[in-house]
Amino acid sequence: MITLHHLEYSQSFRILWLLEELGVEYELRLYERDKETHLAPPEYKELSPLGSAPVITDGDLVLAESSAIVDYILDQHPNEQLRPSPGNPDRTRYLFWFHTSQGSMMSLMLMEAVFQILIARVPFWMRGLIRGVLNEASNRLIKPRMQKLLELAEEDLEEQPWFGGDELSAADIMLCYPMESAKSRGYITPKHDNCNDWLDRVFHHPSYQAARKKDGKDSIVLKV
Ligand SMILES: N[C@@H](CCC(=O)N[C@@H](CS)C(=O)NCC(=O)O)C(=O)O
Repeated sequence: MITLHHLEYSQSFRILWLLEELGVEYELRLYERDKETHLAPPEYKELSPLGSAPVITDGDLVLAESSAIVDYILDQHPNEQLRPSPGNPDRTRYLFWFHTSQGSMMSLMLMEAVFQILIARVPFWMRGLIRGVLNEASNRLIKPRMQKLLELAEEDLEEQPWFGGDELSAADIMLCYPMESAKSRGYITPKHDNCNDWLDRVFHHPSYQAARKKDGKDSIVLKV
């Protein structure tokens, strides 16, 4: 049986959602972040060589990296709706958005989070200068790319309601974390009708709600 090691306010929420959506048996172990550093606690760091969340264990197997974990679980529990296979008309759309989650959107949101942490932590007398430099970097490197990704999301969600096609797929499950980060950081604005509608449908999805109940937190994303 798979054990999910779930770190609060982290990308491992997506694995919790996937397991709830599949309705399979699993063990859940909950970990809290260090109050000062917001990093994973030492016992989490010892689980895998990367020390990052998510991690699953399955017998002797220890596996990190969200996308690898999602594919591992779907290999164990094949599901055509959650992962359209080659030949399925939704396959390419699914692949694009599944990989865009970690390959583009999550890395941009991580950069944004690091900039904001740096601004908050530098000595007060340097803050104005650092804020100016990092805001400029954000305006040049993060905002234009996020805007393009969100424009594309708006177009694709106009054609079909979910990122992988007409039904919820693992692409939506992967995207819930960067999309909620994008919303909380003001990248998704009221003009992004389709993204807001998608976020609303994600929030009300029964398996998402079941995962939120097990997670027990007020938000899935870390707010710093
Ligand atoms: N690409 C990795 C990213 C993992 C990652 O950065 N996880 C964060 C949580 S969102 C983490 O473990 N933070 C706590 C720490 O680094 O101690 C994945 O998708 O698994």
